[in-house]
Amino acid sequence: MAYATREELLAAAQGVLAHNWTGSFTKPTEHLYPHQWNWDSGFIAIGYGHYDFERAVTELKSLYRGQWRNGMLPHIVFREDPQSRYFPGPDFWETHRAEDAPTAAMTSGITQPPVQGWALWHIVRATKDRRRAREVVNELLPLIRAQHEYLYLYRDPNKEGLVYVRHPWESGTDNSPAWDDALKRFDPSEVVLPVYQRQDNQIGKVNHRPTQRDYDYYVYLLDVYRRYSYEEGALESHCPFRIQDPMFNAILARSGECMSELAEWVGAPTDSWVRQSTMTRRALYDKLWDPQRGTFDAWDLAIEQRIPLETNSGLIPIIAGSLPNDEVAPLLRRIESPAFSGEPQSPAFLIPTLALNDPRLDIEKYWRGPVWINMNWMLYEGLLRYGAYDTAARIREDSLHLIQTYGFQEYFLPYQQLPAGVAPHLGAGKFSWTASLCIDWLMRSDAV
Ligand code: 9WN
Repeated sequence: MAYATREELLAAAQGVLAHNWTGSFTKPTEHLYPHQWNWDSGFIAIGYGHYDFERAVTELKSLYRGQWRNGMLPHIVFREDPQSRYFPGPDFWETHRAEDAPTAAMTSGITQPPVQGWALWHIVRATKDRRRAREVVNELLPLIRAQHEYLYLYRDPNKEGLVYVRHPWESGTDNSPAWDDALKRFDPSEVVLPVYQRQDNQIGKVNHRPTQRDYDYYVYLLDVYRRYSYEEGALESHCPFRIQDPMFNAILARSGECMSELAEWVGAPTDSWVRQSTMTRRALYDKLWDPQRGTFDAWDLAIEQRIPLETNSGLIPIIAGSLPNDEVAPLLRRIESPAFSGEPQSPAFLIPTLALNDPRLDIEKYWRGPVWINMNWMLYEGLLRYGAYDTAARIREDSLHLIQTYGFQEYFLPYQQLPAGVAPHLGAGKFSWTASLCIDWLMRSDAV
């Protein structure tokens, strides 16, 4: 056990956030990710919300410094750091080519799952200072509105309430098997790839990180954006990766729903929030739900085909209430099934990123098998929403047990018995969202 008691665990979690705090935002982790990341910051703010409201607010506000004029909230806001070895850095993104990029901040040119409205709702709920909370909502509301407007305006070409991601990095689950088929359609020998030098596999372990071919594809897409100067109309026609991801859309709907409550609380208009989040919640069910398999799928807009998902992203739409109460049973059964809970002789911690019986499973590799704390936390919230308290409690207990035993890792092995020859520490250590969501589980008043 890395930490003997839950009290020690809580103190250590706050210590991780303090360690990664830069003065205006929190790095996801020290060496591997030395800048500010979009959805990381949302999750991080939720932890701070329990003991330092102002720091949570600074975390969010500092992210919006990087917001583009068209509303897009970039996936990375870079900070000046001569020590940083992160690839791709600002010089590679060349966002100065984009008309809408901010001049006061250096950013990437893509976005990430829009958790901020949901995060704001959590931090507002956790503070006693209602006057200050109101002030903060009034300040952030227009920025979050612009972020959602951007997504509905530019990423929902069919106006069906489902927005698409245009890069695996936008999904947050970068090398998920869900994107494999799209990647297979890409032939590196047919394009001229810019010269580039990866850093991630020198800082992190090679077998934990995406493959070289994955990176070639990531860089290829980035080069497409640069060539079209990030112009939305051009990318709509020329970006080959356009996928409606159920998790991204569920987060959008949940954030929209949270913002409608906060808008009502401060006396601001609620119509757009309600209309958009309702549309997305329903579209998830109408287009992406598969009742037979008990999961939501993704949809590949580039070839107009369903991508059957065997990942835990397909379970996340319960956070947005996308299933009628009497139709949630197949999804709960899927979580309890050997695919996600393991076999009696090889039980799993909830919840592996990929079904354990999927041939593409790789228990050490990034988004292809390990347990991630942010996925567990989202699922926990969804399970509470449906009153599935036993499964929710299992997820919380498994997560806290993993962190207490192995520390604040970026991700964890899914099997309860450690397979021979596999080291238990996966990804980076002292990882911020692992710490902040651990804090939420330890401090929230409605924990089960
Ligand atoms: C690319 C920061 C980010 C997370 C992502 C995770 C990983 C970056 C990378 O780290 O992605 O955005 O370089 O691998 O996949 O979800 O936001 O923690």
